[in-house]
Amino acid sequence: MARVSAPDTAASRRGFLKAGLAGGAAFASALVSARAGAAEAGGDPAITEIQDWNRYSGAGVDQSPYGMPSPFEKEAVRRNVPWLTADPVSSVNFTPLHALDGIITPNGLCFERHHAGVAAVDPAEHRLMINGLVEKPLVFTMEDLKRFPRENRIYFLECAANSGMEWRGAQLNGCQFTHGMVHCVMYTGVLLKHVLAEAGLKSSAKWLLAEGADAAAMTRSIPMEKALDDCMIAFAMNGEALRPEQGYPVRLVVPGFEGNMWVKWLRRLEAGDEPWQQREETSKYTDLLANGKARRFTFTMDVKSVITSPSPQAPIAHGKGPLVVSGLAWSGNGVIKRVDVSVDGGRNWTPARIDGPSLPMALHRFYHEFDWDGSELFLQSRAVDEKGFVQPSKDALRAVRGVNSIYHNNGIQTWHVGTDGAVENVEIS
Ligand SMILES: Nc1nc2c(c(=O)[nH]1)N[C@H]1C(S)=C(S)[C@@H](COP(=O)(O)O)O[C@H]1N2
Ligand SMILES: [Mo]
Repeated sequence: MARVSAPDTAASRRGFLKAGLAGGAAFASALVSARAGAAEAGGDPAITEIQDWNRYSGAGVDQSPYGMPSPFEKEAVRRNVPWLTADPVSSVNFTPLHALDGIITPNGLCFERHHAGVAAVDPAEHRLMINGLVEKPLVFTMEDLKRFPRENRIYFLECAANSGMEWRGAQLNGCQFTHGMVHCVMYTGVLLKHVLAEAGLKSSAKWLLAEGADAAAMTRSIPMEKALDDCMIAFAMNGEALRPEQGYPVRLVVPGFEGNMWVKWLRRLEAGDEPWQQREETSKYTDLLANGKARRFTFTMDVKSVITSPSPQAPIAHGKGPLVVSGLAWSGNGVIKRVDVSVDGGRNWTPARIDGPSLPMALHRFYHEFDWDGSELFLQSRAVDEKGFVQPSKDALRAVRGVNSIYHNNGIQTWHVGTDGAVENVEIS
């Protein structure tokens, strides 16, 4: 191979990168030639020694009828923060964003938020009732629901409490914990409006109450306008049945709106003429302002982003040279138009490269590649959505909302990168 004999000096690598070749290809070639250089110098045992996997046959088919990730990926798991909640039954764990790429969250890694644990629902015994201000109250079985026309849609779900622990200052050391109450999967299901049409909404029906079949009987009021727009009744995620943790056999999908409204184990929809003022929309999921008043019904999840690597759980291990900065951006208002990255704490910004599908109310993946000189960095990302909303600094957010809030913290995150590549959650004012 021609590459083996390619010269390998920092200067030539930099020259190569500057030559204006496609970014990704240039990086890959630079790294391959770096490794080839090492092998020529000393003899890399990863090349010269025959490994067991190269010598012996591996496991046969069916060893794992439901496939699992490589054991070398055992760090890519959901994690909780035990001191956050009193009991795991009403608690939350977090998506390992630092260990993932692309825009789709693997089903087994979607964060979980339950108020009374995971309901173990038998689909054959599950019913969905529609009552209230309808012409004809109805009850559907799962089979009934699967006879409506189906749609496939990719959406993020973010808990309104995501980043809630960071309101008063940097607290949790890892994007898994600061930003991991978000996931993004492809849902298969039916549009809610078709199911509601079957029951026939009365003209006075302006709100919809969604109720879960879990022991918490999670209940939220949803504006009818939203219900008739893009809400779905979903029974599959990423091509397979919903996971029990995500509401098997059926959940409500409320695109762009706070996760709490996405009722899992959906058992009842009631049409009404005003909101019900349930616990989860009065004492919880409201935003206490500095003047003691609370904002209610702040449904939309605002434009937000975070750098997932490097980050505290994904430090720079390779020293200076080509560095891939990667992150996620999303907005409940639609698609992400732009993401800017700063390496100096927000003094200078460079547009990042969004790669992969750019879908409304879905996660977007961005990259920013550069040659790290080994000096300390203050990494930030700032997203802009299609409505023109710009992700605010945390100070700007506090100036408007005070520090009593828990929910809807979409402020810009800062990671400090030390000269050794270690990364820490910090704030700069
Ligand atoms: N029935 C029911 N639905 C529920 C909840 C619940 O406890 N019970 N939690 C809500 C909250 S607060 C969030 S953030 C999302 C979390 O969805 P996930 O567990 O799929 O991540 O589900 C919502 N739907
Ligand atoms: Mo939530």
